[in-house]
Amino acid sequence: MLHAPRDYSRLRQIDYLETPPSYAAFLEHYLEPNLPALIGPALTESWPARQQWVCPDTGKPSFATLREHLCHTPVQVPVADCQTRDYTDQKRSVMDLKEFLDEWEARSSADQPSRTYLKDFHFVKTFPDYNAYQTPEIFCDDWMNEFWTRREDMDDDYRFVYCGGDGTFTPFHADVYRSYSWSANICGIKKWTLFPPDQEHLFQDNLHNTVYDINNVDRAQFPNFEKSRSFTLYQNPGQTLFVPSGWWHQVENIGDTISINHNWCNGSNLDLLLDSLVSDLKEVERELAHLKDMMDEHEWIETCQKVLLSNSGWDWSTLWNMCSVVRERVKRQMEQGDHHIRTDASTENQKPKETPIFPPPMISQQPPLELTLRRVDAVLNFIRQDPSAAWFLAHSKGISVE
Ligand SMILES: O=C(O)CCC(=O)C(=O)O
Ligand SMILES: [Fe+2]
Repeated sequence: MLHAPRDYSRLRQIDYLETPPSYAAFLEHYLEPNLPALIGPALTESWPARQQWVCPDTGKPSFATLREHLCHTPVQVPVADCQTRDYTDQKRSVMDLKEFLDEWEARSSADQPSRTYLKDFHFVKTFPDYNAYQTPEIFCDDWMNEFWTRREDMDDDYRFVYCGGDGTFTPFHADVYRSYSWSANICGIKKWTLFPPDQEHLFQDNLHNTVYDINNVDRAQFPNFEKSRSFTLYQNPGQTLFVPSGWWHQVENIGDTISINHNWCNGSNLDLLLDSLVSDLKEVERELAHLKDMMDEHEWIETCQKVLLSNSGWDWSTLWNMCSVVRERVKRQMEQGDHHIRTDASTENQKPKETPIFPPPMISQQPPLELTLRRVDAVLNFIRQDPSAAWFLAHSKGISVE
Protein backbone atom coordinates (compact mmCIF):
# COMPACT_ATOMS: atom_id res chain seq x y z
CA MET A 1 0.00 0.00 0.00
CA LEU A 2 1.17 3.52 -0.76
CA HIS A 3 1.66 4.68 2.75
CA ALA A 4 4.58 4.64 5.17
CA PRO A 5 3.77 2.86 8.45
CA ARG A 6 2.56 5.28 11.08
CA ASP A 7 4.24 5.38 14.47
CA TYR A 8 2.38 6.83 17.43
CA SER A 9 4.76 5.61 20.13
CA ARG A 10 6.89 8.76 20.17
CA LEU A 11 3.96 11.15 20.46
CA ARG A 12 4.14 12.98 23.80
CA GLN A 13 1.54 15.72 23.41
CA ILE A 14 -1.09 17.04 21.04
CA ASP A 15 0.06 20.12 19.15
CA TYR A 16 -1.73 23.41 19.67
CA LEU A 17 -1.47 25.63 16.59
CA GLU A 18 -2.30 29.20 17.51
CA THR A 19 -2.14 30.27 13.85
CA PRO A 20 -3.96 28.05 11.33
CA PRO A 21 -1.37 26.00 9.38
CA SER A 22 -0.91 26.20 5.62
CA TYR A 23 -2.38 23.28 3.69
CA ALA A 24 1.14 21.96 2.92
CA ALA A 25 2.16 22.00 6.61
CA PHE A 26 -1.12 20.37 7.69
CA LEU A 27 -0.68 17.62 5.09
CA GLU A 28 2.89 16.86 6.13
CA HIS A 29 2.57 17.06 9.92
CA TYR A 30 -1.00 15.88 10.63
CA LEU A 31 -2.86 14.27 7.69
CA GLU A 32 -0.07 11.96 6.50
CA PRO A 33 1.20 10.84 9.94
CA ASN A 34 -2.44 10.70 11.18
CA LEU A 35 -1.83 12.89 14.25
CA PRO A 36 -4.31 15.18 16.02
CA ALA A 37 -3.99 18.96 16.22
CA LEU A 38 -5.92 21.63 18.06
CA ILE A 39 -6.14 24.86 16.08
CA GLY A 40 -6.66 28.34 17.56
CA PRO A 41 -9.84 30.41 17.16
CA ALA A 42 -8.55 32.45 14.19
CA LEU A 43 -9.70 29.58 11.93
CA THR A 44 -13.38 30.18 12.78
CA GLU A 45 -13.31 33.89 13.67
CA SER A 46 -15.24 35.05 10.61
CA TRP A 47 -17.98 32.41 10.75
CA PRO A 48 -21.53 33.76 11.05
CA ALA A 49 -22.20 30.91 13.49
CA ARG A 50 -19.65 32.31 15.93
CA GLN A 51 -21.03 35.78 15.66
CA GLN A 52 -24.75 34.95 15.62
CA TRP A 53 -25.18 31.89 17.84
CA VAL A 54 -23.33 33.13 20.94
CA CYS A 55 -24.12 35.97 23.42
CA PRO A 56 -21.02 38.16 23.39
CA ASP A 57 -21.44 39.04 27.09
CA THR A 58 -21.92 35.59 28.56
CA GLY A 59 -20.37 33.27 25.93
CA LYS A 60 -23.54 31.15 26.23
CA PRO A 61 -25.75 30.18 23.28
CA SER A 62 -27.97 32.98 22.06
CA PHE A 63 -31.18 30.97 22.35
CA ALA A 64 -33.36 33.81 21.02
CA THR A 65 -31.26 34.16 17.83
CA LEU A 66 -31.13 30.41 17.32
CA ARG A 67 -34.92 30.25 17.55
CA GLU A 68 -35.32 33.27 15.28
CA HIS A 69 -32.98 31.88 12.58
CA LEU A 70 -33.78 28.19 12.75
CA CYS A 71 -37.35 27.76 13.96
CA HIS A 72 -39.58 29.63 11.51
CA THR A 73 -40.85 26.27 10.31
CA PRO A 74 -40.96 23.11 12.42
CA VAL A 75 -37.77 21.04 12.08
CA GLN A 76 -37.30 17.53 13.47
CA VAL A 77 -33.81 16.91 14.83
CA PRO A 78 -32.00 13.77 16.06
CA VAL A 79 -31.28 13.65 19.79
CA ALA A 80 -29.59 11.22 22.17
CA ASP A 81 -30.52 10.54 25.77
CA CYS A 82 -27.12 10.62 27.49
CA GLN A 83 -28.38 8.67 30.49
CA THR A 84 -29.73 5.69 28.56
CA ARG A 85 -27.36 3.25 26.92
CA ASP A 86 -28.48 1.38 23.80
CA TYR A 87 -25.82 -1.30 23.06
CA THR A 88 -22.72 0.67 21.96
CA ASP A 89 -24.56 4.00 21.66
CA GLN A 90 -27.04 6.18 23.52
CA LYS A 91 -30.79 5.86 23.04
CA ARG A 92 -31.70 7.94 19.99
CA SER A 93 -34.94 9.66 19.00
CA VAL A 94 -36.12 12.76 17.15
CA MET A 95 -37.69 15.91 18.52
CA ASP A 96 -38.77 19.35 17.39
CA LEU A 97 -35.85 21.81 17.31
CA LYS A 98 -37.78 24.59 19.05
CA GLU A 99 -38.83 22.23 21.81
CA PHE A 100 -35.19 21.13 22.20
CA LEU A 101 -33.96 24.75 22.44
CA ASP A 102 -36.70 25.70 24.93
CA GLU A 103 -35.90 22.73 27.15
CA TRP A 104 -32.15 23.38 26.92
CA GLU A 105 -32.55 27.05 27.79
CA ALA A 106 -34.74 26.23 30.80
CA ARG A 107 -32.15 23.79 32.17
CA SER A 108 -29.30 26.18 31.48
CA SER A 109 -31.03 29.08 33.27
CA ALA A 110 -31.67 26.83 36.27
CA ASP A 111 -28.02 25.64 36.23
CA GLN A 112 -29.19 22.06 35.82
CA PRO A 113 -27.19 19.46 33.88
CA SER A 114 -28.77 18.24 30.62
CA ARG A 115 -29.38 14.72 29.39
CA THR A 116 -30.71 15.43 25.88
CA TYR A 117 -27.94 15.93 23.31
CA LEU A 118 -28.74 17.10 19.76
CA LYS A 119 -26.23 15.20 17.64
CA ASP A 120 -25.50 14.21 14.04
CA PHE A 121 -27.86 16.97 12.90
CA HIS A 122 -27.36 17.46 9.12
CA PHE A 123 -27.19 21.23 9.36
CA VAL A 124 -26.23 22.19 5.77
CA LYS A 125 -28.76 19.74 4.35
CA THR A 126 -31.49 21.19 6.58
CA PHE A 127 -30.56 24.86 6.11
CA PRO A 128 -28.96 24.96 2.63
CA ASP A 129 -29.06 28.77 2.39
CA TYR A 130 -27.85 29.65 5.87
CA ASN A 131 -24.05 29.65 5.23
CA ALA A 132 -23.29 29.50 8.95
CA TYR A 133 -19.60 28.63 8.28
CA GLN A 134 -17.06 27.95 5.57
CA THR A 135 -15.14 24.67 5.46
CA PRO A 136 -11.51 25.67 6.21
CA GLU A 137 -9.09 25.18 3.33
CA ILE A 138 -7.10 22.49 5.22
CA PHE A 139 -10.28 20.33 5.37
CA CYS A 140 -11.44 20.80 1.74
CA ASP A 141 -9.91 17.58 0.35
CA ASP A 142 -12.96 15.68 1.56
CA TRP A 143 -14.02 12.74 -0.59
CA MET A 144 -16.90 11.56 1.58
CA ASN A 145 -18.82 14.81 1.29
CA GLU A 146 -17.76 15.27 -2.34
CA PHE A 147 -19.10 11.81 -3.18
CA TRP A 148 -22.24 11.64 -1.04
CA THR A 149 -23.54 15.10 -1.96
CA ARG A 150 -23.36 14.17 -5.67
CA ARG A 151 -24.81 10.66 -5.51
CA GLU A 152 -28.03 10.63 -7.43
CA ASP A 153 -29.55 7.81 -5.42
CA MET A 154 -28.65 9.26 -2.02
CA ASP A 155 -28.77 12.92 -1.07
CA ASP A 156 -26.66 12.64 2.03
CA ASP A 157 -23.66 14.18 3.71
CA TYR A 158 -21.43 14.10 6.78
CA ARG A 159 -21.77 17.74 7.87
CA PHE A 160 -23.17 17.96 11.38
CA VAL A 161 -24.04 20.30 14.23
CA TYR A 162 -23.95 19.15 17.88
CA CYS A 163 -25.72 21.06 20.71
CA GLY A 164 -25.75 19.98 24.33
CA GLY A 165 -25.80 21.32 27.86
CA ASP A 166 -23.43 20.66 30.71
CA GLY A 167 -22.89 16.96 31.29
CA THR A 168 -23.94 15.74 27.84
CA PHE A 169 -21.38 13.43 26.25
CA THR A 170 -20.55 11.09 23.39
CA PRO A 171 -19.51 7.61 24.52
CA PHE A 172 -16.23 5.93 23.57
CA HIS A 173 -15.98 5.18 19.83
CA ALA A 174 -13.93 5.46 16.64
CA ASP A 175 -15.59 7.29 13.76
CA VAL A 176 -17.66 5.80 10.96
CA TYR A 177 -15.48 3.99 8.32
CA ARG A 178 -12.47 5.06 10.44
CA SER A 179 -12.83 8.44 8.75
CA TYR A 180 -11.25 11.65 10.05
CA SER A 181 -13.38 14.23 11.76
CA TRP A 182 -12.90 17.87 12.46
CA SER A 183 -14.84 19.59 15.19
CA ALA A 184 -15.08 23.37 15.65
CA ASN A 185 -16.42 24.68 18.95
CA ILE A 186 -18.85 27.55 18.59
CA CYS A 187 -19.35 27.91 22.35
CA GLY A 188 -18.70 25.92 25.52
CA ILE A 189 -15.82 23.57 26.30
CA LYS A 190 -15.35 19.98 25.16
CA LYS A 191 -13.17 17.57 27.08
CA TRP A 192 -11.68 15.07 24.63
CA THR A 193 -9.90 11.86 25.60
CA LEU A 194 -8.12 10.48 22.54
CA PHE A 195 -6.54 7.02 22.20
CA PRO A 196 -3.95 6.36 19.46
CA PRO A 197 -4.94 3.49 17.10
CA ASP A 198 -4.03 -0.17 17.48
CA GLN A 199 -5.06 -0.47 21.13
CA GLU A 200 -8.45 -2.11 20.49
CA HIS A 201 -7.26 -5.30 22.21
CA LEU A 202 -6.94 -3.30 25.45
CA PHE A 203 -10.49 -2.00 25.42
CA GLN A 204 -12.34 -5.05 24.14
CA ASP A 205 -13.41 -8.19 25.99
CA ASN A 206 -13.28 -11.75 24.61
CA LEU A 207 -16.65 -11.32 22.94
CA HIS A 208 -15.54 -8.15 21.12
CA ASN A 209 -17.61 -5.87 23.38
CA THR A 210 -15.92 -2.49 23.74
CA VAL A 211 -15.74 -0.10 26.70
CA TYR A 212 -18.75 2.26 26.60
CA ASP A 213 -17.83 5.02 29.07
CA ILE A 214 -14.15 5.49 29.94
CA ASN A 215 -15.15 7.01 33.29
CA ASN A 216 -17.01 3.84 34.31
CA VAL A 217 -15.03 0.84 33.19
CA ASP A 218 -15.76 -2.56 34.68
CA ARG A 219 -12.21 -3.71 35.52
CA ALA A 220 -13.28 -7.35 35.67
CA GLN A 221 -14.67 -7.23 32.13
CA PHE A 222 -11.87 -5.04 30.71
CA PRO A 223 -8.80 -5.86 32.84
CA ASN A 224 -6.38 -4.39 30.26
CA PHE A 225 -8.06 -1.03 29.83
CA GLU A 226 -5.78 0.66 32.33
CA LYS A 227 -2.79 -0.24 30.17
CA SER A 228 -4.11 1.87 27.28
CA ARG A 229 -2.46 5.17 26.37
CA SER A 230 -4.53 8.32 25.91
CA PHE A 231 -4.32 12.10 25.64
CA THR A 232 -6.78 14.48 27.28
CA LEU A 233 -7.42 17.97 26.02
CA TYR A 234 -9.90 20.77 26.63
CA GLN A 235 -11.23 22.44 23.49
CA ASN A 236 -12.25 26.05 24.14
CA PRO A 237 -14.72 28.23 22.24
CA GLY A 238 -13.60 28.94 18.67
CA GLN A 239 -10.97 26.18 18.66
CA THR A 240 -11.02 23.35 16.11
CA LEU A 241 -9.80 19.81 16.71
CA PHE A 242 -8.57 17.55 13.91
CA VAL A 243 -9.40 13.95 14.95
CA PRO A 244 -7.30 11.51 12.91
CA SER A 245 -8.42 8.15 11.50
CA GLY A 246 -9.01 5.25 13.85
CA TRP A 247 -8.28 7.21 17.05
CA TRP A 248 -10.87 6.10 19.63
CA HIS A 249 -12.31 8.97 21.66
CA GLN A 250 -14.88 10.10 24.22
CA VAL A 251 -16.21 13.66 24.31
CA GLU A 252 -17.75 15.40 27.36
CA ASN A 253 -19.39 18.83 27.25
CA ILE A 254 -18.60 21.36 29.95
CA GLY A 255 -21.19 24.13 29.99
CA ASP A 256 -23.56 24.79 27.09
CA THR A 257 -21.78 23.62 23.98
CA ILE A 258 -22.39 23.99 20.23
CA SER A 259 -20.03 22.51 17.64
CA ILE A 260 -19.78 21.98 13.89
CA ASN A 261 -18.32 18.60 12.89
CA HIS A 262 -17.55 16.96 9.56
CA ASN A 263 -16.51 13.37 8.92
CA TRP A 264 -14.17 13.11 5.95
CA CYS A 265 -11.52 11.10 4.17
CA ASN A 266 -9.00 11.47 1.36
CA GLY A 267 -5.85 9.87 -0.09
CA SER A 268 -3.96 10.25 3.20
CA ASN A 269 -6.26 7.87 5.12
CA LEU A 270 -7.62 5.81 2.21
CA ASP A 271 -5.51 2.80 3.25
CA LEU A 272 -7.06 2.96 6.74
CA LEU A 273 -10.56 3.06 5.27
CA LEU A 274 -9.79 0.00 3.18
CA ASP A 275 -8.40 -1.83 6.25
CA SER A 276 -11.56 -0.90 8.12
CA LEU A 277 -13.86 -2.22 5.38
CA VAL A 278 -11.87 -5.47 5.24
CA SER A 279 -12.06 -5.92 9.00
CA ASP A 280 -15.80 -5.03 9.15
CA LEU A 281 -16.39 -7.66 6.46
CA LYS A 282 -14.39 -10.29 8.39
CA GLU A 283 -16.53 -9.54 11.43
CA VAL A 284 -19.74 -10.02 9.39
CA GLU A 285 -18.39 -13.30 7.98
CA ARG A 286 -17.64 -14.48 11.51
CA GLU A 287 -21.15 -13.57 12.68
CA LEU A 288 -22.81 -15.36 9.75
CA ALA A 289 -20.47 -18.36 9.62
CA HIS A 290 -23.25 -20.71 10.80
CA LEU A 291 -25.24 -19.94 7.60
CA LYS A 292 -22.42 -20.44 5.11
CA ASP A 293 -23.09 -24.13 4.39
CA MET A 294 -26.71 -23.41 3.54
CA MET A 295 -25.82 -21.03 0.71
CA ASP A 296 -24.07 -21.19 -2.61
CA GLU A 297 -20.95 -19.11 -3.03
CA HIS A 298 -22.66 -16.10 -4.65
CA GLU A 299 -25.55 -16.03 -2.24
CA TRP A 300 -22.99 -15.97 0.59
CA ILE A 301 -21.11 -13.01 -0.93
CA GLU A 302 -24.34 -11.05 -1.48
CA THR A 303 -25.62 -11.77 2.01
CA CYS A 304 -22.38 -10.64 3.65
CA GLN A 305 -22.35 -7.42 1.60
CA LYS A 306 -25.98 -6.73 2.52
CA VAL A 307 -25.29 -7.19 6.23
CA LEU A 308 -22.09 -5.11 5.94
CA LEU A 309 -24.06 -2.28 4.33
CA SER A 310 -26.68 -2.36 7.04
CA ASN A 311 -24.19 -2.69 9.97
CA SER A 312 -21.46 -0.34 8.81
CA GLY A 313 -23.15 1.85 6.16
CA TRP A 314 -21.00 0.69 3.25
CA ASP A 315 -20.05 -2.26 1.07
CA TRP A 316 -17.53 -2.88 -1.73
CA SER A 317 -19.59 -0.85 -4.20
CA THR A 318 -19.58 2.23 -1.92
CA LEU A 319 -15.78 2.30 -1.70
CA TRP A 320 -15.45 1.49 -5.41
CA ASN A 321 -17.86 4.27 -6.43
CA MET A 322 -16.27 6.88 -4.16
CA CYS A 323 -12.80 6.08 -5.55
CA SER A 324 -14.11 6.12 -9.13
CA VAL A 325 -15.73 9.55 -8.69
CA VAL A 326 -12.52 10.96 -7.21
CA ARG A 327 -10.42 9.33 -9.95
CA GLU A 328 -12.50 10.98 -12.68
CA ARG A 329 -12.27 14.38 -11.02
CA VAL A 330 -8.50 14.10 -10.43
CA LYS A 331 -7.95 13.14 -14.08
CA ARG A 332 -9.99 16.15 -15.18
CA GLN A 333 -7.90 18.37 -12.90
CA MET A 334 -4.73 16.90 -14.40
CA GLU A 335 -5.93 17.77 -17.88
CA GLN A 336 -7.77 21.03 -17.30
CA GLY A 337 -6.48 22.47 -14.03
CA ASP A 338 -8.96 23.99 -11.59
CA HIS A 339 -11.10 25.82 -14.10
CA HIS A 340 -13.91 23.25 -14.30
CA ILE A 341 -14.04 22.81 -10.51
CA ARG A 342 -15.47 26.26 -10.01
CA THR A 343 -17.75 26.01 -13.03
CA ASP A 344 -19.12 22.57 -12.10
CA ALA A 345 -19.74 23.65 -8.52
CA SER A 346 -21.59 26.82 -9.46
CA THR A 347 -23.80 25.22 -12.13
CA GLU A 348 -24.67 22.27 -9.90
CA ASN A 349 -25.45 24.64 -7.07
CA GLN A 350 -28.11 26.30 -9.17
CA LYS A 351 -30.05 23.06 -9.56
CA PRO A 352 -32.77 22.70 -6.97
CA LYS A 353 -31.27 19.94 -4.87
CA GLU A 354 -32.01 19.05 -1.30
CA THR A 355 -28.37 18.68 -0.30
CA PRO A 356 -26.05 21.45 -1.54
CA ILE A 357 -22.98 19.94 -3.09
CA PHE A 358 -19.60 19.97 -1.42
CA PRO A 359 -17.20 21.47 -3.97
CA PRO A 360 -14.13 19.36 -4.82
CA PRO A 361 -10.75 20.65 -3.58
CA MET A 362 -8.65 23.01 -5.67
CA ILE A 363 -5.24 21.67 -6.74
CA SER A 364 -3.59 23.73 -3.99
CA GLN A 365 -5.81 22.12 -1.33
CA GLN A 366 -4.72 18.52 -1.96
CA PRO A 367 -1.57 16.38 -2.37
CA PRO A 368 0.07 16.06 -5.82
CA LEU A 369 -2.57 14.71 -8.23
CA GLU A 370 -0.27 11.88 -9.43
CA LEU A 371 0.05 10.59 -5.87
CA THR A 372 -3.72 10.65 -5.37
CA LEU A 373 -4.23 8.80 -8.63
CA ARG A 374 -1.75 6.10 -7.57
CA ARG A 375 -3.47 5.73 -4.20
CA VAL A 376 -6.95 5.48 -5.70
CA ASP A 377 -5.72 2.99 -8.32
CA ALA A 378 -4.12 0.86 -5.60
CA VAL A 379 -7.51 0.52 -3.88
CA LEU A 380 -9.39 -0.11 -7.14
CA ASN A 381 -6.84 -2.80 -8.03
CA PHE A 382 -7.09 -4.37 -4.60
CA ILE A 383 -10.86 -4.66 -5.09
CA ARG A 384 -10.47 -5.99 -8.68
CA GLN A 385 -8.07 -8.68 -7.45
CA ASP A 386 -10.31 -9.88 -4.62
CA PRO A 387 -12.46 -12.58 -6.28
CA SER A 388 -15.53 -12.06 -4.05
CA ALA A 389 -15.39 -8.27 -4.30
CA ALA A 390 -14.88 -8.39 -8.08
CA TRP A 391 -17.81 -10.80 -8.49
CA PHE A 392 -20.02 -8.60 -6.32
CA LEU A 393 -19.16 -5.44 -8.28
CA ALA A 394 -19.60 -7.14 -11.64
CA HIS A 395 -23.14 -7.98 -10.52
CA SER A 396 -23.93 -4.56 -9.00
CA LYS A 397 -26.08 -2.12 -10.95
CA GLY A 398 -24.21 0.49 -13.01
CA ILE A 399 -20.67 -0.66 -12.13
CA SER A 400 -18.02 -1.62 -14.64
CA VAL A 401 -14.89 -3.16 -13.14
CA GLU A 402 -12.73 -2.82 -16.27
O1 LIG B 1 -18.77 16.33 20.13
C1 LIG B 1 -19.18 15.20 20.34
O2 LIG B 1 -19.98 14.93 21.24
C2 LIG B 1 -18.70 14.05 19.49
C3 LIG B 1 -17.84 14.46 18.35
C4 LIG B 1 -17.11 13.34 17.73
O3 LIG B 1 -17.12 12.22 18.18
C5 LIG B 1 -16.31 13.59 16.51
O4 LIG B 1 -16.26 14.73 16.02
O5 LIG B 1 -15.71 12.64 16.01
FE1 LIG C 1 -16.19 10.82 16.86
